[in-house]
Amino acid sequence: MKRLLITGAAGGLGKIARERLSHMADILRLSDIEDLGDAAPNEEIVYCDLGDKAAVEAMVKDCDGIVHLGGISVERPWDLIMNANINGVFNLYEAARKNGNPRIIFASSNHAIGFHKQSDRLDASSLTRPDGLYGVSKCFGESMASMYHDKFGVETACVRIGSCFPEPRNHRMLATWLSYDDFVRLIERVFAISRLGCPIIYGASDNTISWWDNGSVSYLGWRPQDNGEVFRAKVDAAMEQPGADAPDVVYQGGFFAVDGIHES
Ligand code: NAI
Ligand code: 15L
Repeated sequence: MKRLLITGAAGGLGKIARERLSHMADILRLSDIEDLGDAAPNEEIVYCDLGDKAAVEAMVKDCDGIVHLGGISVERPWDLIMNANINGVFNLYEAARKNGNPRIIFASSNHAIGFHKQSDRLDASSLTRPDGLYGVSKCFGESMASMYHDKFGVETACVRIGSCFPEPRNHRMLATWLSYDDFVRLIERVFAISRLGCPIIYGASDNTISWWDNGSVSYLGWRPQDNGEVFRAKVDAAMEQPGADAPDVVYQGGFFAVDGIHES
């Protein structure tokens, strides 16, 4: 690839992508509204609010691939979510359509299906059950990806990321954890494969506890290699196991399912 765009490059996953994906393109174009520091010789920095249509079009111009990590990443008031995750996603897809259909990774979230019980087993055909406004915005993003694929041929990997952090932070994350290495390996596969389509992918490592079946995307050749279970003793030592009716034990989205609407 000549130019790979990473949105949300100042965020937790954006920093990892910036560090670990430079081998994938001649130039990494990094974008955010927060400080991105100095550009390395193979980097371009473009500050852009995702809600600004003209700015998004300029950001996407000349990019061959997009890792779309930018946006509101937890439950927040609607105006913030609407700007970044609703208008921002529309702006991104319009810019992609007008700029040669670059392949996109859309960072969706487990909160698109967070109201499913942990006793449910989900695959790519399972119904969405968002657990808040943030989750609804991720369902919207997946729908945009689907429509732009069917209508215009834009290919997107919609990755319902579980919990992508250095380590699981609690008992629920023993099931939802996605290691940074498995995250990077997934991005590499999405851009390596000749035909992607518009799949739903559950972004979790090879955890012993698993609620999600990625059988429909075996063609990607993505084989997660890490397992959150190795952190169980550490999590057990750090906190008590939640009770049987705690949201973190009942719902796939955990606490998000019982959080209220955040008013501005
Ligand atoms: P983060 O909150 O650390 O990073 C998001 C970045 O987007 C921030 O740097 C922020 O400045 C930027 N941003 C926010 N509003 C913006 C706007 N209006 N215009 C331009 N940029 C804006 O989130 P993180 O953890 O790095 O997640 C990256 C993506 O992955 C997000 O879309 C999030 O929803 C998704 N995700 C992450 C998970 C995780 O475990 N880290 C789990 C599920 C989904
Ligand atoms: C997400 O979607 C968030 O972006 C992340 O910060 C975590 O809360 C994660 O889900 C999770 O469910 O653990």
